[in-house]
Amino acid sequence: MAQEIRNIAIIAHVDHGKTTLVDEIIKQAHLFRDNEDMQECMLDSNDLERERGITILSKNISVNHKGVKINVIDTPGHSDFGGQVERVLNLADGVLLLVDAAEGPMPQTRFVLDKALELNLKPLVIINKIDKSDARPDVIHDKIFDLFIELDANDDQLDFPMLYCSGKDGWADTTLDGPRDSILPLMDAVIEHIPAPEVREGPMQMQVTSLDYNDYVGRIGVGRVYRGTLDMSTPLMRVHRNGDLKPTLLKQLYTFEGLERVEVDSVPCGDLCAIVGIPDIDIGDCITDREHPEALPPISIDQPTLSMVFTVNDSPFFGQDGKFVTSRHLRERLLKETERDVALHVDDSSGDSFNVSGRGVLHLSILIETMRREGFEMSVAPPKVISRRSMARKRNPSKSCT
Ligand SMILES: Nc1nc2c(ncn2[C@@H]2O[C@H](COP(=O)(O)OP(=O)(O)OP(=O)(O)O)[C@@H](O)[C@H]2O)c(=O)[nH]1
Ligand SMILES: [Mg+2]
Repeated sequence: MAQEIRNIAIIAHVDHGKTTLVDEIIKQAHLFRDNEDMQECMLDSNDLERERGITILSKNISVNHKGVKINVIDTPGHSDFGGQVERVLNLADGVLLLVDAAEGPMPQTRFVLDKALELNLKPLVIINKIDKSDARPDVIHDKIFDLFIELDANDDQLDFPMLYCSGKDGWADTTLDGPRDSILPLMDAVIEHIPAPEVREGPMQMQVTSLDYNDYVGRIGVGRVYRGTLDMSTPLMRVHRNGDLKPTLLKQLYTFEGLERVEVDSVPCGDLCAIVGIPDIDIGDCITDREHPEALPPISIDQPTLSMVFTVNDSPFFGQDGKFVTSRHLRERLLKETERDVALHVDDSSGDSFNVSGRGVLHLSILIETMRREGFEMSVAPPKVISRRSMARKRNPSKSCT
C-alpha cells in the first residue's frame, strides 16, 4: 500500500517559536538517538543562525506519526526572507500558523497567512507560548479571526482548527485544561485536518522550489512531485523556467527521512525530494517525463530591494584583516553565493567593484559577515534602496523629455 503523506509548512512572524516547535516534534518523535546530544534549535544549523537565534534558510525534515509520513518545512520569519517562504509554500498542502499568545498577529503573520490563503492551503492555527505570564489566548484568538476576515478568507478557511501550545514546554492541546504533557495532539491534528497530497496519475511532473548547494555535487534542487512517480531509471526532460527543453538524467535522488536525506530510486506523487545531477538547475524548473514535457505554472523569484557596492579594500590597512583580498577572490566568492541564493544578484560588469543586491539589510549583512569570517577583506558602501518606479521610468522615458 502507498505511504500516506502530509506536507506542512510552519509559518509565523519572526521569533514566534517555529524552530523550537520543530525541535520538540523531532524530540518527541524520537528522531534523535538517545545517546546523541540534542542541541537547542537543532535546525538553525549554521553559525550565524545559531548566534543570532534566527532561521535564515528554510529546512525540511519528516516524522512518521501513526504510519503517516509528515514532511515538515521550517521557514524563516524575518521579512527579508518572505520571498523564500512564499516559494516553499508550493511544497505544502497546509500550514501551521503560529502566533505568540502574548504578542498576537504581527506584520509578517499577515504576509505569510495571506500567501498561504492565496494558494488555498489549509491553515491550522497554533496559539504558541501559552506558558508566558502575559499570555492572553482568548484575545489573540479573536485577533487571528479578524485577520482571516481582513484577508478575505473563505468560509472553509475561517473555520480553522486551533490548538494551544508551548513549544518550549513541549506540549500542544485543543483545550487549555488538558494534561500539557505531549506535542502529539498536534501531530494528530495535522493528520486529521491537513489534506493528503492529491495523487495524480499520468506522466511525471516535478518542480523545483528551492535550491541547496554543496561543494561536492554543486546545485541541488528541492521540490515536489505533482504528478506520476519520479523514477531515476526513466528518461526525463528538464523544462527550464524560460521554456527551454533539455533531455536529462539525474545522478542522485533523495527524500527526507527524519533529519536525513535518504537516497532512493523513485519518489511517489505528493512527496518532497532533492535532485542532484543538473549543474544549473533553477527555481521554477520542471523535471518531466521525456515524452510529455509539460511545465507547471512558473514560480516567481523574489526581486532585490536593496543594493550595496562591494570593492577591494584599498586603504593603507589593506591585507591586515583577511587572506582573500583581490577582486578575483571577491568575484568568485560572490558568484558562488548566487549559486545557492536566488534572491541575491551580483553585477560584476565594472571591474573591481561589484553591485550586490538582496532582499534587505539583514540579508546583505549576513553575507558580509559570512564572507568576513571566511577571510575576505573588502569595503562596502552604504546600502541603497532599489526603487521599482524609478526603474520603470528609466525603461519608458517620458515624452516631455524629447
Ligand atoms: N516562553 C516561551 N518562549 C518560547 C517558546 N518557544 C520559543 N520560545 C523562545 O522564543 C525565541 C524564538 O524562538 P525560535 O524557535 O527561534 O523562533 P522562530 O519562530 O523559529 O524564529 P525565526 O526562525 O527567526 O523566525 C527563543 O528565545 C525561544 O526560546 C515557548 O513556547 N514559550
Ligand atoms: Mg526559526
